[in-house]
Amino acid sequence: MISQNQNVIQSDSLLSSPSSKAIDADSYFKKNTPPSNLNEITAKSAEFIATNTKLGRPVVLVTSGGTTVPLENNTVRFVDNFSAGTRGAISAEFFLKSGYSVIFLHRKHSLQPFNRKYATPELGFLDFLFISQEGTVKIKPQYEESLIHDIALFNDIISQNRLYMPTFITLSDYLFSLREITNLLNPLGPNAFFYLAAAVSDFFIPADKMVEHKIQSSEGELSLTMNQVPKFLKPLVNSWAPNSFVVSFKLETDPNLLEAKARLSLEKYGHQAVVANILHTRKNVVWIIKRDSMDKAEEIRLSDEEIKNHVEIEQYIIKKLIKIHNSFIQNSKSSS
Ligand code: PAZ
Repeated sequence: MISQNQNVIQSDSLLSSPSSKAIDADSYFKKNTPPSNLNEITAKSAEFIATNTKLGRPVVLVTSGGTTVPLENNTVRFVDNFSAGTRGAISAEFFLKSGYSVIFLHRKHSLQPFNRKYATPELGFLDFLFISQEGTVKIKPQYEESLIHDIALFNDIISQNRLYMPTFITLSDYLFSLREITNLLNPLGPNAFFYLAAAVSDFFIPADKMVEHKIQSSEGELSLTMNQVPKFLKPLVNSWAPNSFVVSFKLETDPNLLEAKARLSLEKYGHQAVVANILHTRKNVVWIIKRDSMDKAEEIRLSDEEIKNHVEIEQYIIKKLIKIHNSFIQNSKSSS
């Protein structure tokens, strides 16, 4: 709501005690509106999962990019997140190269597997092309080899129906889609792999507490009070897909908090592993903490030489996690 002479958007459950009044996941879904294309995402995901499992391919859900939190129902302004989706897009490529089929649930307009290489801050799509003397469009010779390789690989993957790329913009788009896709992957049991790299908001304004129209600067200062987003990892791990392989990510800026918070997450939710990273070093070093050996954090760190040569850390993360996933599948088989 907005007060008379001051813009105050408040979702009142936070006014007294933030953590004690956080709503649960079910209430969240009751109170918020699903994205208009949820039925389409559900139908396409179901078809994708059925086709790929029939062919014996493992399926991974990769979530990528940041969620937005609207401040107005007719949204002009929203709270955003820094994530460009680099981790998710590169990881999806390595999953695909390792034989997995990928549902890539990503923030609209964030980076996409393979395509991400051809629209960087330094080089846009047109920088890769030139007009020949005959007046036709050609690829600049220095990019030809890698472009031909990527186009061939990408076309192959698409023609085999191994990549489906639904999008989200807001937190609630993301959560509704996540729940639907998770329910569809649940029957795959241990074969289903969840790689939750998206940067999901911890705070939001419920739809019924949002103002309808654009917040007016003429009304003065804007104060925001936001509700806590329920911890969705809990129902995901405990009831939406209780037998599947779930890896979450933990991002911090304070290195002193990171490991403890990653362990706490494993203890609280009981999933298989957390990939922990620090904002400013996330491209060069991560730590993998597994539930079955929580005391040890396994470091993956690029060498100076690798950093110089633009080696992508995701190839090591994916290799390691696929190994853990395979043991998880074996252990699940032998204990059933
Ligand atoms: O998208 P990006 O490559 O810039 O960043 C990746 C990341 C830091 C968002 C990801 O590695 C991550 O930690 N995701 C979870 C963030 C969180 O704790 O909510």
